[in-house]
Amino acid sequence: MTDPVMPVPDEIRAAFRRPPGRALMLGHVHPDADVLGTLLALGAALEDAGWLVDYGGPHPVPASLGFLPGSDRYRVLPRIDGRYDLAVLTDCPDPDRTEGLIDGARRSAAAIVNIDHHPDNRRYGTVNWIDPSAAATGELVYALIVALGLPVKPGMATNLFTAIHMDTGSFRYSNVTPQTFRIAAELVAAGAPPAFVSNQVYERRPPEALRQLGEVLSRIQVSEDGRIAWLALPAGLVPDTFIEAEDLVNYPRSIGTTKVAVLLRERPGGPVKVSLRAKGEVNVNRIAAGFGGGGHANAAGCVVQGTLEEATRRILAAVRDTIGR
Ligand SMILES: [Mn+2]
Repeated sequence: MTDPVMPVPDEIRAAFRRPPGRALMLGHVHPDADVLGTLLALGAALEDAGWLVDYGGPHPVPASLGFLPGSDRYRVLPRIDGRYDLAVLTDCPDPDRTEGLIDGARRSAAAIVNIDHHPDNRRYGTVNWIDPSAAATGELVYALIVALGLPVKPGMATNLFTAIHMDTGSFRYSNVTPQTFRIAAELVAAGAPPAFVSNQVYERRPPEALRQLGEVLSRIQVSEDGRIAWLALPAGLVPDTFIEAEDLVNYPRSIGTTKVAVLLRERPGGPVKVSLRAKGEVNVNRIAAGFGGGGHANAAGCVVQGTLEEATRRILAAVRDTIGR
């Protein structure tokens, strides 16, 4: 490796530059490729350096990400047992997203390391590295592994490449920078297989998924001025596994006039889950924050109490209010 891709804060490096101990790689609710890929890659690098590493969080690895190397090591943790020298959280802006596991981590681990690219990260770690200029936490963890002088092996490269691939919509979103491509290039050189990752992400649908997709897409609505496109999904319309495997908010987003795309997902007995995506200058993070949620300027989410109709009305009003200004 020649020049470092980006500077890594000294205190983050220092947290790992110690005799190998025990580390817990702790994920958040409904883990996606950025959190899993970074935890699995960093954990594997630490194991190579002699650390004993456990991996887990409140929810399991979704079937769609079962191809990530080492994902079989990731456990659902009802609580945290044992002692750790470090607990590492990646891509997790809010410690409440661990469903309380952060409390056990604080009791069990001598230090909490918090690595993230969400601008609204709560800085809950003993050491925090928050860099919103990174398209994915995968960029940061790659720089960290390199800075620690640990080899990036093919499995780690696949995990980190997938993390970046997913958080950038396959290198299509406005968060993509020259650094994103530099790191992606280094990951491919280190053994990440782009065609394999694309195949795993896009080309593993069961046959019924296309019929379900047709059912879902026919429900997309567009505002009169064309700037807002939304999809409201009633509970039970299609299986959860289908929704989790599809990035459904991308379909209203794909309409040419869309400035803000919204996916509203009703869940039986629970609040309505809302995903917001912006194209261009609208900051959907602010809209989500108005409902107690968060995320990035171009991609954010929140939950809204009430029926699907009420939630749709309230969210669309908030979006109109923001776009109008
Ligand atoms: Mn991320």
